Amino acid sequence: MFHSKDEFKASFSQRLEQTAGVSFANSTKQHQYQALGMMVREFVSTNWIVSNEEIRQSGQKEVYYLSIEFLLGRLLVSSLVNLGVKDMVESGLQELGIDLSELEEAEADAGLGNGGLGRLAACFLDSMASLKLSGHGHGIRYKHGLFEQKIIDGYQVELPEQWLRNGNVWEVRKPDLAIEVPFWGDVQWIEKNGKLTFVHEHAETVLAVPFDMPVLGYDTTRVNTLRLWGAEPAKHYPPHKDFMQYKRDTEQISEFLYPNDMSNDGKILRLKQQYFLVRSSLKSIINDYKENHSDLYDFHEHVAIHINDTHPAIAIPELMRIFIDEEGMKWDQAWTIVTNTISYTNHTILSEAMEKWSIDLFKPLFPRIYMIVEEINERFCKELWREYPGDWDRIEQMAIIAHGFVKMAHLSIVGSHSVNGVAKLHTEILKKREMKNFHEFYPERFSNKTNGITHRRWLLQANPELTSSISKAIGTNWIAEPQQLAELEKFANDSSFQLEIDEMKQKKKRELAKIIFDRDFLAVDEHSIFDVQIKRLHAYKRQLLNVLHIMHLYNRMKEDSSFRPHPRTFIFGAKAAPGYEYAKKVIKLIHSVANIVNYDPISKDTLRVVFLDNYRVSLAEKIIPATNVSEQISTASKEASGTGNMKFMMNGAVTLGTLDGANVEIGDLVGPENLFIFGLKAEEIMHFEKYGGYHSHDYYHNDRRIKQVVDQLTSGFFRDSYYDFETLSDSLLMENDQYFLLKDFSAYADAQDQVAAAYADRKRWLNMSIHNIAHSGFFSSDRTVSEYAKDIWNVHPLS
Ligand code: 26V
Repeated sequence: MFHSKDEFKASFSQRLEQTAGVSFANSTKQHQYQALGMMVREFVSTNWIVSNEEIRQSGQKEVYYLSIEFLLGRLLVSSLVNLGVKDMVESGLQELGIDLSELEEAEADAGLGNGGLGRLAACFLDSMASLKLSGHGHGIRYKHGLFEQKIIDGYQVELPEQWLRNGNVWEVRKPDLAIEVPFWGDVQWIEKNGKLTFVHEHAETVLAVPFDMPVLGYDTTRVNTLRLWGAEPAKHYPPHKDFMQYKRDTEQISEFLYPNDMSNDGKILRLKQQYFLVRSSLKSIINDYKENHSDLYDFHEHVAIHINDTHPAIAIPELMRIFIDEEGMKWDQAWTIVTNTISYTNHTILSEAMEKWSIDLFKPLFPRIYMIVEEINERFCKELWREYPGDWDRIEQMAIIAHGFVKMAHLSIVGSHSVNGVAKLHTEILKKREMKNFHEFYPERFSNKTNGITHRRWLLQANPELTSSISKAIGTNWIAEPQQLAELEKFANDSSFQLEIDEMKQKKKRELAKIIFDRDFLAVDEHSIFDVQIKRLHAYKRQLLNVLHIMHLYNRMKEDSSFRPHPRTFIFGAKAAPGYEYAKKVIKLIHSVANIVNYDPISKDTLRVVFLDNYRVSLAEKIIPATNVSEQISTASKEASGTGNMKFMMNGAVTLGTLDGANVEIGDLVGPENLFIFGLKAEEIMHFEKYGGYHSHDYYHNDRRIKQVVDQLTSGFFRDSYYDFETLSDSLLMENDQYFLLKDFSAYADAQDQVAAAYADRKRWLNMSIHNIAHSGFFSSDRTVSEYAKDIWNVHPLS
């Protein structure tokens, strides 16, 4: 049905009438989207079956990527791109009077993630399939993804997200493969033939039902699987519980994605979600494995299981439980297989996000798993004792269970053969500080794998104009091997290529300006600098620094009528965790500043502040290609990697950032003349954190610009929000500015002036922009995944 345009048009019309039950003329965009989606899925299903068969027969090693989040976004157009039929479908639809981009809009984002960690998982799925690796995802089919954000009077309001409202064309429910997951209850041990056997009794059981989604690769018939588990009541309701209550408790497990990505709030439902994911995924992996193998003794030779952060770390004791209790293995043998199977990625060093669970929660919820964790801990501590006899402090610091808590990062390091950070700087900080003791004990386990993004979604799909300019200049080989984008280097000063890049950017800016106008009735100057900060709202990401600087620019304009900066549109997009007061106040502040700056005759033609609500993957796809300046201004050492920074660079934006996360590597690749770096270095920050010596009051008192903007937060300058910003002012002064905004303010303002000067020089700016595109190939997630495949998983592409 996708072999020729005519064939496509005929099948589409027929399918539309069959599925929607309405005539072509009466069909809605939603009907048309559903019909096209089903055609794609059907088209893919043959390859899906063949791929699964091939893997089975080849006996090749398989990777399972366990993640509590998969932030997929929309799938229709990326599927068409990967199948290589997008242009044909687009033109076929056009002939039928249908605009593909309107069908695209009819699809809801699969927003099953908070931010970087979940989006990385989605990019990895795309790369694994495109590299022809047999790599599958396991996650949770949340009924509601990350909340929908509305802004009312400048305040964030959260609404339940409803991605499944119109069904999900991409999934196949497989009730025959459902798995029972037990919680609570108690463990009995019985002796059988001189061996202890453990039985989990009186548990409350939940049914995990798999929903499979095909994962397509680019230019390959390989189709992998993303298996998302949904919670349903089991066949046998617990006899002593009210059945309505049981049904509610059960379904709640896969009802909502937790929206709190950096605080470990210790909620029992979250822990249930983790075991629900792990128990069902491992059982299904082992069931599949057993279809082709007679025993489990070389399981790790055929299966690699990766845990995306510590959220699925219970996979370690769970796999031990399966091997020992169900398969009758001895501890040591099981441990060798488990540790050789599992590998772990750390995604943050913020202590608030480090997972630890109170024993009081953990133990009753999975009594057998807790016994195993205790045993792992005991054996590990004995090992430590042998290495460091008498060093109680060290052993206490490294223990898996200590002071009433189970520490998930420690469990993950001890129970796996590989631990990696997500950017060079991040990995160094892990090795030298956060995980120093572990690095000393297991030096060979640690490695760096700098993050990446799929250039297929973030360039081919989001920016077809740039894609075609690149291909016109250097051919199309870069699509399969993105590092060949380096060929563009030689066009950096080529005036006709510069013109193409300029026109591309202008077109994308015009499109974004239209989106802004349609949403907010706000006209923005298409020729202004589009200066963008889009990411989750967190104190450490320092959106507040950006806002304080905008206030400062405005103050300067008010005070000095000769100061006319280059027109700029400051664009923000960010969701704040619902209970995170500081973050919510920053959102409110952005709106309050916009209300002044966008309407004051002094500034309104020069400065514009825009907050695009409900920021998500599909909106990022429209904002990033239209961006000139990419704001990556986290406090150095706090942003593990960042991946938005890579997407911007690939689309020709220039980074304004600190030496943090992958910004460091962006700088190494493009050279200092092609980005703007400012502010304290990671070592300086860590030095202040350890030894003190920073007093934000000094900066407040000694820098008039700073005093002015900080005072404005509480002086009644924002007439509608007299008391709103005390929290922000207090964080800067009373709490001594934990994220060093005031210390970095001056350097940031200087860097912003340099950005404006560089932008005013068109040739220079376009040259910078092209250099950024040319060096972005390194950040393709194909490179990242190839490194995981070779160094961690030991898997090779299927031929
Ligand atoms: C933590 C928690 C805590 C409990 C509630 C739910 C929840 C969800 C996620 C997380 C971990 C968030 C960690 C994270 O997203 N890290 C980001 O990972 C990106 C990919 O490696 C990286 O680029 C970002 O710098 C890093 O912040």
